[in-house]
Amino acid sequence: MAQMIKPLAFFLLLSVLLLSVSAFINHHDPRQDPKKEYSECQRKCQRESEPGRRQQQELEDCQRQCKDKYEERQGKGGDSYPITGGESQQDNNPYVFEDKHFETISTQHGRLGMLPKFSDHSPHLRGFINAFRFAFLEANPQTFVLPHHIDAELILVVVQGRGRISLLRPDGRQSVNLRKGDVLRVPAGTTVYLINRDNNEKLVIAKLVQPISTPGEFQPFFGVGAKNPESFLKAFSGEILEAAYQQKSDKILRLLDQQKAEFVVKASEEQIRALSQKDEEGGKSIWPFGGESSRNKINLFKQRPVESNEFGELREVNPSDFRPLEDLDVSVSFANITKGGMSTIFFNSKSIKISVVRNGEGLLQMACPHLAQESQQGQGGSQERQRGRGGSQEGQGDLQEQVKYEKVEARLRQGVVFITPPGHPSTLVASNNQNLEVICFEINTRDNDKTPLAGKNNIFSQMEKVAQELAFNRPSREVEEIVRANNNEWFFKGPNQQQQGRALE
Ligand SMILES: *[C@@H]1O[C@H](CO)[C@@H](O)[C@H](O)[C@H]1NC(C)=O
Ligand SMILES: [Cu+2]
Repeated sequence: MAQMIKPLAFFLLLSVLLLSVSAFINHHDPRQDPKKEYSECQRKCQRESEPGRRQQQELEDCQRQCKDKYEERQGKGGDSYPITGGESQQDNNPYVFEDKHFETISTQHGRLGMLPKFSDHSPHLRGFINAFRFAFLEANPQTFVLPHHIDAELILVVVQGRGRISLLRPDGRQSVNLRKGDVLRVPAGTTVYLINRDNNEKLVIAKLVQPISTPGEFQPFFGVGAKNPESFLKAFSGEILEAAYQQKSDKILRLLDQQKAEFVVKASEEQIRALSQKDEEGGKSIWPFGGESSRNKINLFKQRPVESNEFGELREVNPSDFRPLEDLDVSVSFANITKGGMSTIFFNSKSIKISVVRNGEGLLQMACPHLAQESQQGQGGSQERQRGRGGSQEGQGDLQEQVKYEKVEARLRQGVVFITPPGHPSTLVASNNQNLEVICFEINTRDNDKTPLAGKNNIFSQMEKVAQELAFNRPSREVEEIVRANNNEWFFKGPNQQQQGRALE
């Protein structure tokens, strides 16, 4: 019974949360002096709070949000991926990754950022997501990324920029132009090199990596020597190289020592032009499938939206749309939430999602039972625990253990990566200034359902009247009034806009 009441509690909680969200996003004027904005924000918190214990909590939350916002503005820095600068929002949030969490190799002309194994970051992420890693490649305008292969399967999504990638296999080369939104599969062990062929824009590629020899671990192999890394050929002895290439070994080694740059090198305009040709469709496909599905890229941004209204759009590339995703069982999706809009609260039935903010600012909220358990246990003698467990540590099957959900909250901006585990209800809210654009990799996508908890077709509205009454312990009419009020599907007006709307009335 206690479990059935939770949806209602969830709604109540939600309305409180939405109020605090709007406090956070409201009045964002980028031109205003951050200090002035901070004190204004604080005064606003004071004005809006009334005496009483609950309000005290809200006041504290509100003030903390002002402070966070101020610190973020103070530290705002360049436009690189993932965004650098800014005080970290939550050091102990196991689902959110910012710049500082990436292991980064920076060079003059580009950089590679990789997240550590997810299980290193959080004990709650030890499942199949741990077979994957997430990485960024960023190449400056008019550069060349040296040929290499890795012992991992790769799915690439071009986040921004224009490039061209070449895939080398024993049976030939395939070169493919890249533009933003392109999704590409690179089979393990394929040697690739690429160029950024734009004069101004960085080429940014998000990579989902599935290592194949050691779970969660992979290595790059560079055949061409550079300052860093050097060529793997240098691991072989001189006699072996001489015999293999039928040339003097010092000549070979001299060749391998010529490249003095690191893994991304500058290219001239002519070189870029010479390498920028049409897609080479003719050659042998690297895909063992025939027909349509042998195409080796697909554009995510050009897919027809699966959900769309004035508050946002969702586009998807599923394994059935693009066969190269099939064996990894991964979908790629793109949510473009209109400024001031939000996504419904929903959960994925099976898939675990790695999302990266492509553009814009906003907020993530998610309900997580794991963190709530942790903080209960962490507090040692918290009241719930003493009441629930009666002091016995080994109380197996103790029914009075209270199930709670902690609010996981993260401020989103360009380059932030976040994980949404299956079953966890979550929502995204776009700021009032800009659309929030999020690219997602969904792992374990077969037979996954996106289950809406609000808006049209939400699961509460599908219950029989009697079941509603039993579940909520209120007349069905009252339940229906709440769960059927919002007739939009998937994307809604956000908390901030709604408040503005009220103010206008
Ligand atoms: C997101 O939506 C906005 C507004 O419709 C549009 O201008 C923008 O190009 C979209 N982003 C992408 C990557 O399609
Ligand atoms: Cu959780």
